[in-house]
Amino acid sequence: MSVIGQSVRRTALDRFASGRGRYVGDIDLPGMATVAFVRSPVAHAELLGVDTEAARAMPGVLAVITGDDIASFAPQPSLWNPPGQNHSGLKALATDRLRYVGQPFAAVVAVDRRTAEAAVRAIVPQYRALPIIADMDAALRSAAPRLYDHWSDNIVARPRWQAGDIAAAFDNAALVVSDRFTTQRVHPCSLEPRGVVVAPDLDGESVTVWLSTQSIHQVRAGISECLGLPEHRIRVIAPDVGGSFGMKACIYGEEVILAFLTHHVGRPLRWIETRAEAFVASTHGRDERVDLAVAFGPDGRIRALRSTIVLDKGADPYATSMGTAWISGAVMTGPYRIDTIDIEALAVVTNKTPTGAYRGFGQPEANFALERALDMAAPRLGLDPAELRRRNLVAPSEMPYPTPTGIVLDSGRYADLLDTTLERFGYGDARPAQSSSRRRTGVGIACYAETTNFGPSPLCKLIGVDSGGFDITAIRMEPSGHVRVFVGQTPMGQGIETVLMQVAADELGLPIEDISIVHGDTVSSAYTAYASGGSRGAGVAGGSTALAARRLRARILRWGAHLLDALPESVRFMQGGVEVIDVPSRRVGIAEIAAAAYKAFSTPEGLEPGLEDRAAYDPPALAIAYGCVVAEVAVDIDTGKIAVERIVFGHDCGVQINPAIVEGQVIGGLAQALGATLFEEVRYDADARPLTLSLQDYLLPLASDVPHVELVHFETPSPFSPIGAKGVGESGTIGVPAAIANAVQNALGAASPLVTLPLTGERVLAAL
Ligand code: MCN
Ligand code: SMO
Repeated sequence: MSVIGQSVRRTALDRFASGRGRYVGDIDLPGMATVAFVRSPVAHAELLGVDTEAARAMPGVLAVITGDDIASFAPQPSLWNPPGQNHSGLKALATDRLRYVGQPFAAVVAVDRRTAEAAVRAIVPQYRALPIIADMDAALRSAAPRLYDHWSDNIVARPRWQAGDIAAAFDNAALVVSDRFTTQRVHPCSLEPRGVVVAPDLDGESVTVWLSTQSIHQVRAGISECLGLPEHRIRVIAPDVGGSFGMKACIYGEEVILAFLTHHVGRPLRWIETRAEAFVASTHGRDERVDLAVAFGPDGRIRALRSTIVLDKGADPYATSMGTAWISGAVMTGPYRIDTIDIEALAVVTNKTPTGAYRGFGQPEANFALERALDMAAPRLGLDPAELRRRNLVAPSEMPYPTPTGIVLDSGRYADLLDTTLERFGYGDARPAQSSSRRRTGVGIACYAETTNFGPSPLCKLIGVDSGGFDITAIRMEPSGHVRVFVGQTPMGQGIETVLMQVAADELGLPIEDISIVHGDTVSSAYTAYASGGSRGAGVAGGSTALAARRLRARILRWGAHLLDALPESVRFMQGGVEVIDVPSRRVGIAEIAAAAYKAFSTPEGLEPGLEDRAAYDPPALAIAYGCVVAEVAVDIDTGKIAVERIVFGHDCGVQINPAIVEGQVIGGLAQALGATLFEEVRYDADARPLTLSLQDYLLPLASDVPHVELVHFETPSPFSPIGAKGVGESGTIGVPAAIANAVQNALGAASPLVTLPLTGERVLAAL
C-alpha cells in the first residue's frame, strides 16, 4: 500500500511535545561568551559618535565594536532585486545614520548575558534628530525628506502590469466599486525567537554557525559576501527551528557580526533574541495598502481591475525587498477571469523596522481587497455574493489559464469547490442571517488562488530573486539497506521531513522506518539555494526526492538482476526486494543487494560500487492551490466585539501526501490569520516609536478564539509536480481576513464598509 496519502505520524513530534527539541539556545560550548547588540533608541537621527569607553572598561567585557569596525564588510545582501530597485547599501551595524528604533549600531561581547546587557546600557550614542518618515503617506509626499541620500525619492521599486483597454472598460462598466483596503503590520511571533551560536574552527579561518533559520544556504552565501570569506569556510547548521513563518528566511546582520567576532575574540559566541528585541529586530509582516477599483458588466462579469499597491518596507529594503508587494500585484486577479488590468506595486521606505516575508507573502493583502470589493459590488448588482463569484471563477475547461500578470492558473475545479463548501456550510439556509438584537450574526465568503511550489528558475531571474528555484535531493542506501535522503529544505515546524520520507518510501517500496532524512547542515545536507519558503517543500523538494529515489530504485534493480543472474528487463521491484518477473521465487532482498553493492566483489556492467544517486528538480511553473472560506460571525453591537462562530474551509493542494499534516497546516495558518484579522497589530506613535514591545501589548489568538473548523478537501493533481502536490503551508492565511470581514459586514448591514484590518471593536463601532 502506498504511503502517499497516509497520515504518517510526524518524526519529531514526540521529541518536540516532550520538550526534547534542541534549539540554538540549547547549544552550550566550552568557553562560550555572549553577544548583545546596542540598538537605536530613535527612529531617525544622524549618528555623531558612540562612546564605548565605559563599556570597554567593565570587568567581563571582552570586546565592543561599532560600525567603524566593520568598514571592510560588504553591505547586507538583498535576496530580491527586482529591475530598477534602489539599494540601501547598509551594513550590519549603522554608521552615520540611525534609521529605525531597534537598528543595531554597536555590539558587545561579554562573559555572560548580565554583563553584556550592563555594557549595552553603558554605551551612549551621540546623535542629532532628523525629520521622521512615519508612514507610507509621509514617504510618498513630494516634499518628504529622503531616507537615503543617494535615492531620488523614497521608493524602492515600482513594477507595473498592464493589459487590455482599461479606460474603455471602466467607461463602459455597469458598476465600478472602489476603495482603499489596508492590511496592518504584524509581528510573526515564532515561539522560538531568532538566535545565533558561532564557533571558530581550529584552523582559525573557518567558522561554524548554528542558526534558527529556514535558509541555510542563503545565510552561508550572505555571510560569505559580507565578510569576503569563501563559502566552503562557513558551515551553517540549523538545529530544530521553533517556528519561522517567513521571518527567518533572510540573512540578518546579527549572524554576520557573530561570524566575524568569533575569530576576533577567539571564542564561541551566542546571541539569543529576547521577545522585546524580536518586536523591533526581526522583520515584520504585511503593512500594505491596496487601492482597488473593479469594473463590472451588467451581468456581474468583471470587466477590468485597476490597483495601486503600496508596501511599507520599513527602513531597509533588504531581505525580500519589495517581494511581497510584487506577489500582491501578481495575484491581484485571484481565481477570476479578468483580462484587462492596470496594476502598480510600490514599496516605500519609512523609519520603521523592515518588513519581510510572512506566511501568505503578499497574498492575504491582495485577497482582502478583491474579496471585500466583490462583496461591496454584489448587492449593487442584485447578486448573491456566491453567485457573483461563481460567474467569474475560471472554469476547468479554460485551464491552463494565463492571467494578465503572467501567472498560469494550472488546474482545479474552482466553482465546484465553492459549491461543495457552501453546501457543507448550509449556506442557502444561513443567509441573510442578521437579527435585530444587540448581537447580530452574519456569513461571509472569500475565494482565493495561491501561488505555491515557488521556483521556476526563470521566474526567479525575472523578478530578481538572487537564486534559482530548484531543489536537490541526494539519496544513499547504506550497506544495511537503510536509506538516507539528503535534502536542502530546512524544516521550521511544518513537518516537511516526514513528508519527504514518505515520498522516498513510496518510490522505493520500503517501510517508512527504513528511511531517514538529513537536513539543515551546509556540509552534510543537499544544496538548495532557495530552501524553505514559498510553500514549495512538498511540490519541489518532493519532486527532487521522488526523482532521486526513482534513480536509486533503477540502480537497485540492476544490482538485483545482477545477483539473480537475470537480465535487467526480466526483473521487477517488489516490496522489499527484486524478483524475476516470471519466477517470483527467484528473489533477492534489499539488505542482500545493499550488502553486495558495498562489498562490490563483482559489479554489474556500467555501474560502480555503492548505491547513491541524486536529482535536481526545477518546477516548470508555479502550482496554483486554491480554496474557499465560509465564515459565520456574531457581532456584539454594544462593544464591537466579533466572535467567529464557525468556519468551513474548502481547499485543494493537489495530491495530499500527509493528510494529517495538511490539516494541521490549514488550521494553524487559519489561527494565525484569525489573529491578524481580529487584533494583532504592530503599532507606532507619530514619531515612529514602537508601542508594541511585548505580548501584553500585542494580542495573539488563544485556543478559545479559534472556532470549530470544518475542512473540505479537493485533490486535483498539479501538472507541475512529479508527485502532483501543490503547497498548503500558507493556504490557511489567505482567505480568512476577507471571509471574516465579509461576514461582519453582512452582520452589520448598512454600516460603512470595513476596509481596514484588524477588525477591532473600535473599527466595528465606527462603521456602525
Ligand atoms: N504537504 C502535504 N501534501 C501537500 C502539500 C504539503 O503533505 N500536497 C505537507 C508538506 O510536506 C509539509 C507541509 O504540508 O509538511 C507544508 O508543505 P508546503 O506547502 O510544501 O510548504 P513548505 O514545506 O515549503 O513550508 C513552508 C510554508 C511557509 S512558506 C510558511 S511561511 C510556513 C508554513 O509553511 N511557516 C510555518 N507552515 C509553517 N508551519 C509551522 N508549524 N511553522 C512555520 O514557521
Ligand atoms: S512567508 Mo513563507 O516563508 O514563503
